[in-house]
Amino acid sequence: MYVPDSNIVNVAVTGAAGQIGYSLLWRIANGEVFGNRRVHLRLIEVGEGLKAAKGVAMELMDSAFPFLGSVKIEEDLHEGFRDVHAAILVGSKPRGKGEERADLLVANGKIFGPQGKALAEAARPDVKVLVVGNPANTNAAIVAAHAKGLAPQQITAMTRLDHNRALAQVAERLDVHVSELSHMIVWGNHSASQFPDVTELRLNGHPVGNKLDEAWLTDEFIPRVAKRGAEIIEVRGHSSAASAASSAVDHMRDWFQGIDTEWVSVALPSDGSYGVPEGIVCSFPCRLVDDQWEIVQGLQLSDFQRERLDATVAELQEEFETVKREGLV
Ligand code: NAX
Repeated sequence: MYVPDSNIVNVAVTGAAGQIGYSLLWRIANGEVFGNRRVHLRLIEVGEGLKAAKGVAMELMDSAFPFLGSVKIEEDLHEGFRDVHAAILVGSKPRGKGEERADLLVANGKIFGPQGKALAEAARPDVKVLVVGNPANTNAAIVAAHAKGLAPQQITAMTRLDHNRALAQVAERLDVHVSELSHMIVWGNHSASQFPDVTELRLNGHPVGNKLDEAWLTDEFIPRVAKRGAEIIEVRGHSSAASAASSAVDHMRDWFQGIDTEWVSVALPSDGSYGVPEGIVCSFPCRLVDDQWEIVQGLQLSDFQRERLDATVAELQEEFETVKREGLV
């Protein structure tokens, strides 16, 4: 568990004037993420977002939160990341008309490389980083490659939303409360290739075993979780910003305050575990050891699990090769 050395916490959020920021910042400012310490917020924005961020800062002030210390708007990365304990990198470039996925990877590489460098130079040496902006895994790999001196496991990407979506789908199917379920795993990329895996799933601590039929798992559950973002856009008319913000809160709160379950899904630079090549940022089951994420070891994978994991890892490798060719990692 993280033991704070003071009762203040400096937190940078990029893309703070966007949809996710509008939900996330209120959950940070109300004290729930950092254990009721006084929060000093840096809202990092660009272009038109800078003006909108001023409005966000005004509203945060108007909320009169007891745990909110200050709110500063920054364009300069070094100022924004100076002495931060936590950085949540939400701002990214959305895919434009006619742009390929490779164009998006490269455009975002140009954002996340300098952010990694500035974090290493200006943030606290023990800074905890969460990348939310898509393509989140490969953006995080770029941050990690540029954040010289920070340990790889300090740089994470968010698959907690996928993890939560998977729990919610199973809870509905079994007609149980989501809090009764644990040991869900999301492997791989935060994309349609991800592998939400119920093999180790427990209900009130007991294996769920054959309570879930295979046809439902392969034909409905896996594709539904993997494509839930698109389903939300279709129904709501906008992307899933509030649930994304809520999952970022879960990820950071657990990292700073500890988890009450054995593991959760976290994407972080691979150390070669489960045959996933080193360096690519892949989602694994992770536990907290001395306030650092550690990949859970020793799970035996069936042929089906291996095949699904290999497929999502192949996509991550392809993304990594694309940004490598462009000299971004
Ligand atoms: P918005 O378009 O509402 O907001 C993005 C904000 O980022 C804008 O205010 C923009 O000015 C700012 N920005 C752009 N470039 C920046 C830079 N270089 N530095 C600082 N700020 C910058 O998007 P929103 O709905 O908030 O989503 C943000 C990102 O989260 C997107 O990439 C989205 O795809 C991604 N998501 C990731 C999820 C995950 O589970 N990892 C789920 C939700 C979400 O789709």
